[in-house]
Amino acid sequence: MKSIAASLRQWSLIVFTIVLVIGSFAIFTPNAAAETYTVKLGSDKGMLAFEPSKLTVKPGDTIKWVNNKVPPHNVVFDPALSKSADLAKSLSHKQLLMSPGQAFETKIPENAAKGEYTFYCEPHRGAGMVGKLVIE
Ligand SMILES: [Cu+2]
Repeated sequence: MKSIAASLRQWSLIVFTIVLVIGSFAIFTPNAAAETYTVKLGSDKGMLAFEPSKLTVKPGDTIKWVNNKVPPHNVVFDPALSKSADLAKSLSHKQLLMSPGQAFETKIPENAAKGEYTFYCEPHRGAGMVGKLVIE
């Protein structure tokens, strides 16, 4: 009788653990869906470009902008060439990044207007340092 009680207790512990693991998946799945994308400012080969220059994200995602080659760079969203002028302004980072490796993050708000957004680097827009962000 003692061993039956012991194995019963063991089984209930296993079942409890399984329920706990499945339960934690259910809680953490929405967070796990949010992704972080990295965009380099200046290509590895020293071109005046964003790498990648086209990016598709979802609300809740984060973009990590990393200063790479041929600085200074910044990231400015063009209100006239973006789905939401307000969001374009709030996503912009006008402060110049001077040294390689500097980085900042931009979180796409949950209520972001879906559509296309155009961004550019102020010092190098004329050289073609322009990118496109699609929020879907
Ligand atoms: Cu630049």
